[in-house]
Amino acid sequence: MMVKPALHSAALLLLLLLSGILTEYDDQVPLKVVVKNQIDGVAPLNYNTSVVYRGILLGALKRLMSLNSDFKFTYTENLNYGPYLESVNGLAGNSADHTYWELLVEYPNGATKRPDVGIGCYIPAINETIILNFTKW
Ligand code: B12
Repeated sequence: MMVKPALHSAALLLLLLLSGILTEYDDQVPLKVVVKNQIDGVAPLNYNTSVVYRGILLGALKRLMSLNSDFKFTYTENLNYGPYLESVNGLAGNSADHTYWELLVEYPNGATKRPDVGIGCYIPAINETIILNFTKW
């Protein structure tokens, strides 16, 4: 007689757990992308995009490019480190000029960091601002 309610509770618990897990996998992580180029004195450009939970920045940039015709980028494949961000909106880094697209991240509290991995490895967290900063080394 006491078995039925126990079974119901177990089924309910399982359902709750499953819905939690599925929501986690369904969720998109929203982020902002800012394209900065202080070398040429160009005003920053702002974009919104998202990536699947625990997805990589490269995915977020590809999604942005496919949905927004005002944003484009190219990358090259490095044998050791994977994708290297080569150009943004038609402007490419150049070894002769020592220019490159630096990857920066700004957190919701305003703090900024320079990730120690590239666009193929960086996993954005919710509401981060990704800054693609054209600069010199
Ligand atoms: C010099 C250097 C740079 C220079 C390269 C300039 C040049 N053309 O010479 C500049 C300043 C451009 C650079 C940029 C970045 N770098 Co760097 N860089 C180095 C460093 C110190 C030496 C590389 C080198 O000259 N090797 C010797 C040559 C003979 O070998 P090579 O294979 O031809 O080297 C090339 C690659 O290393 C490539 N490269 C350099 N950095 C990166 C980063 C990524 C993600 C990729 C795919 C390729 C790449 O550029 C070199 C020249 O073509 C290494 C650390 C180290 N001591 O190895 C870090 C290193 C490779 N860089 C690193 C990182 C994270 C970056 C940035 C993502 C930093 C950022 N937040 O912006 C950016 C790349 C952004 C982008 N556009 O995709 C990491 C990569 C780790 C990883 N697993 O992703 C390393 C290992 C340093 C670290 N943090 O530990 N970098």
